[in-house]
Amino acid sequence: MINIIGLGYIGLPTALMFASHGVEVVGTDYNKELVATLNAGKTTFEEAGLDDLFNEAVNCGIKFSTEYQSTDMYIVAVPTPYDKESKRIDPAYVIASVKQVMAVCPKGATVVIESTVSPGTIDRYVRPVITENGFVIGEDINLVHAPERIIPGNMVYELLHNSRTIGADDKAIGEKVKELYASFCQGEIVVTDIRTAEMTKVVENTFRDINIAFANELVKICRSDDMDVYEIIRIANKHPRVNILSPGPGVGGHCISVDPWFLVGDYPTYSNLIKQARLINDSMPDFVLERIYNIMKENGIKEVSKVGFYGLTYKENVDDVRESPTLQMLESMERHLAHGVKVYDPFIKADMVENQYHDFEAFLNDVDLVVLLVGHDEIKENMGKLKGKVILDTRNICSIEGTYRL
Ligand code: SAJ
Repeated sequence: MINIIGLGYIGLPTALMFASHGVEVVGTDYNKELVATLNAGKTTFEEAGLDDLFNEAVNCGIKFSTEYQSTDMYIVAVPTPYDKESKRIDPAYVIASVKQVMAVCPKGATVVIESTVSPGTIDRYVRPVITENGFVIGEDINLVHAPERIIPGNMVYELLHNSRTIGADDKAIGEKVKELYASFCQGEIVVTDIRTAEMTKVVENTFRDINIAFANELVKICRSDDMDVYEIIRIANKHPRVNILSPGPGVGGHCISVDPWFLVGDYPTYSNLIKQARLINDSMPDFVLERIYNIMKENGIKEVSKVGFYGLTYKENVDDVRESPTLQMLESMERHLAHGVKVYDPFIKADMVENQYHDFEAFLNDVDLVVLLVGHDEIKENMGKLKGKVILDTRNICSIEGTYRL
């Protein structure tokens, strides 16, 4: 039996995937409400294919509990927030989980850390917890790092098909854990050591952050000299070795906007490019606000209350708002005492911000300038309804004539 600790965005789909492929699973989370919801037969966030996978896993006998189980295999998938000041990882949840595992596990158990951690975290924080509990790593407890790679919005598909990395002290244990993941994972599973696995994960997200930053810097260059950045990227990408990503209002989510800071925090002397990329992406919400200000002036729109933000989530077709560029824009406006902007997002059902609408038509009726911040399918299917509005499209999804872009 595997005890999966942490039933959030990564732990839950992973637990369901194992269970629906015949592995006995108990999912543990300290959040009583969350466990009660799952036990009542409901999932806790929206994700394509998650409900079907959940039903399958329940039929296969998955169990959810607030208690840690005594077993020989643990997968820890708890959050690893970062300290906004020091830019360093906060390993508190991982440490607390491993401590609780140590309190119930038998000798010979394997502990797999799935949570994203900065390089060296396992050496610095996880190993001491195990040894302080009187266990010898490699003899009594096997330690493994198996970072996830799935993208919100396409998690179920990517869990099945992506390649994975398993970092282990002991190759044989690495192979054993590889076998376990191979129960559902059809991609290549590479076995390496723990530090390499830690670093690889952070490097992957840093790579994407830097590439998005390049696209965002191009936006600024082109805007300053009246060039069409989208046409330039489109043509440049026809070169067989060029693949420029899409500019946007900023980089949100709990991964790409966070992980590169681990490298900046730990290696400040060497991480100049990585830091600049972070700063460029973090500057985008303010860049969009400046664009809005200019477009308002050009169109004689005097009141912020006549401006509507479409999209609160950090990207399209997910209900996750962590580090979302829209929230960053709202915070920035708040600091500048600019109140009254209207907000709508079909994925956010609860009241989260001021002047939030839950009805698209009502939202449209009340605004003159619509700022498209997230490219949900919903807006793509209803684009025609924006006709007659002044539009600022930060995602290059609207083909209505006269639409402003970044
Ligand atoms: N974005 C752009 N332009 C682009 C692509 C993305 O502005 O061309 C923005 C998005 O709108 C969003 C942010 O970047 O605000 C991040 O979105 P994303 O879709 O690129 O990535 P995440 O954060 O949802 O998931 C990433 C993935 N990492 C990589 O693609 C290297 C995923 O595979 C990881 O599992 C995940 O981070 C994670 O958990 O680490």
